[in-house]
Amino acid sequence: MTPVVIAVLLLAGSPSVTANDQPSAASAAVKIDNFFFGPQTITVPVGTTVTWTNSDDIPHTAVSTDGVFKSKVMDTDEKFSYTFTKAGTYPYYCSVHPKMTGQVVVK
Ligand SMILES: [Cu+2]
Repeated sequence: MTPVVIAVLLLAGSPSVTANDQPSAASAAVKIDNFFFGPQTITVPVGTTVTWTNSDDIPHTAVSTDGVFKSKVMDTDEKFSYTFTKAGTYPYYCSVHPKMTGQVVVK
């Protein structure tokens, strides 16, 4: 193989920049552990996707008090995500254990 051919092959194999490298929309995480949403109040900018992860040994949900979002029952390590597109305060609770509450403040 000539050096020219090798150089062309190397160029062809170089990684190209794709849309996947663009910064994604904002995200935030709430962890469910030991019957608590943590952080209990999370403040995020409009457009943020909040992901709840159940790190507890028992099933939980995240259900908006105002009916804005509703997760299915999350078993251990399962997740639920919701993207907040409007500013406001979004209280929520666990429908399995209604004393578990939290809120998302979107600014
Ligand atoms: Cu629960």
